[in-house]
Amino acid sequence: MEQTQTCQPSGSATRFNPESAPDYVPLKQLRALQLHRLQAIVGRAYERVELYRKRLDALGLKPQDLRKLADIAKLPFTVKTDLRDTYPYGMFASPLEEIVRLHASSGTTGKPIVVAYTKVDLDVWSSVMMRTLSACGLHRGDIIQNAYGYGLFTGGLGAHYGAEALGATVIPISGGNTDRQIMVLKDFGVTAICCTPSYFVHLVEKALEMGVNMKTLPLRAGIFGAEPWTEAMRRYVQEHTNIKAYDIYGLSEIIGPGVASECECQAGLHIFEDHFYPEIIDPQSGAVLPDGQEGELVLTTLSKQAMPMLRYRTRDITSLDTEACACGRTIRRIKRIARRSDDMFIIRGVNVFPSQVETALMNVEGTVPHYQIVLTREQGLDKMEVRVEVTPELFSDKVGAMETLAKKIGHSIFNITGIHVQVTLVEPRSIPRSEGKAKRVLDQRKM
Ligand code: DLL
Repeated sequence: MEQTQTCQPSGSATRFNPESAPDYVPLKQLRALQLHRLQAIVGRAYERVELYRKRLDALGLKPQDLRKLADIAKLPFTVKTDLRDTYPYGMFASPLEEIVRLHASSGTTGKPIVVAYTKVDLDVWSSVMMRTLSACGLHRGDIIQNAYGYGLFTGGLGAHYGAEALGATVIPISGGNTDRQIMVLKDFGVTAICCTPSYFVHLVEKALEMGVNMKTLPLRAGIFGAEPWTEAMRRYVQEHTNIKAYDIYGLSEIIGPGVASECECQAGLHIFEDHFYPEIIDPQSGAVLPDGQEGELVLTTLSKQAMPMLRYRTRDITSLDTEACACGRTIRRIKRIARRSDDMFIIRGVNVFPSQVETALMNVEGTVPHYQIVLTREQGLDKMEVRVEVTPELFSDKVGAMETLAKKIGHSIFNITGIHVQVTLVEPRSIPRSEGKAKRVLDQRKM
């Protein structure tokens, strides 16, 4: 993994230090803490959640069989459908009177999955989000515009309480109402913004339209996550503003945002492994893979009271980096998550991921990162079309320039994916903007 040797964390004098201490704890101490917490959480899950008890019993396993951290591999996996099958409250390990918050995440089909928090869980969540924001160089005195959606989605409230715990000023604007977002950014002296990367691209574009030059604002950090994005997208965003764009990761089933975060080195995401134990597995065989190898991220919550997750299969593809980070944190890093094992599509026998298309697109000069992939089937043959928006200047220009650009994009996609796709350049603003997670793929084959 890429290392930034010269990384110098800024603002360290004003950093909130005591709570971020677990980030720097000596490894031996960290492993001992993890084992202690693992034994306790497996015991809690076994005693209080029928699904776990039955599964462990079926394997003849008892919580006390976990004697070392590596024994975690003996535990069965938990998957998303387990949460659906026990909907809504079947995975809870705390009585309802101890549960103080519910969130839910909508899936592609039917009912959402429901996740629960006790008061202690909420404190842990605030602390990991505080560590996230602190890792991104924020501190007391920062003014944070929180444009993640408030509601059942975990992004809004997760970032909100983390910002307050840090002692920063939080503006709970939630997602949407883009004109007002720009006004607040400009008038309130905002120094950091939290939202999805795709929504931020939309904000950049809108600011320009409203005559606001983002480069002249005090805004210096973007805390972006909840969807895959690429290094090319980071470059685009950083070039068009004066911010450092940070990648943060999390999922509702585990806690929400606050599972892992980049630090100021921007070289992988530190996983808050005193609370979330990571493993990388081969998605086909389920075998645990050695550090550094790419596979599916599996997470075990080490402290979650209301809803412990034992070896939860995230479907997110990454690798674990055990090398020391220049920032001094001892907790391990995961590589940026560019894809999920289930967002891959197969076109004429070739595996393609949306992130490959984004990288290919952004490699071509003159493109804007508004695109959509449309999959269709004609006479039994799968077709992939990439719709790309162009700038108003180019759109009103000669047809020749458009054709050349479409060709360049087509070549770039071919170079990365090995397939020929149809590239359609579309009018500015014709691809729908999202206030939250962008919908990059329109699969019309199943319609
Ligand atoms: O998206 C939690 C979150 C909120 C994370 C705000 C970061 C910031 P869910 O809605 O349950 O939770 O979606 C979780 O989103 O399994 C990944 O596939 C994807 N995802 C989240 N963060 C990233 C990221 C929130 N930084 C699912 N890069 C996860 C790539 C991400 N994918």
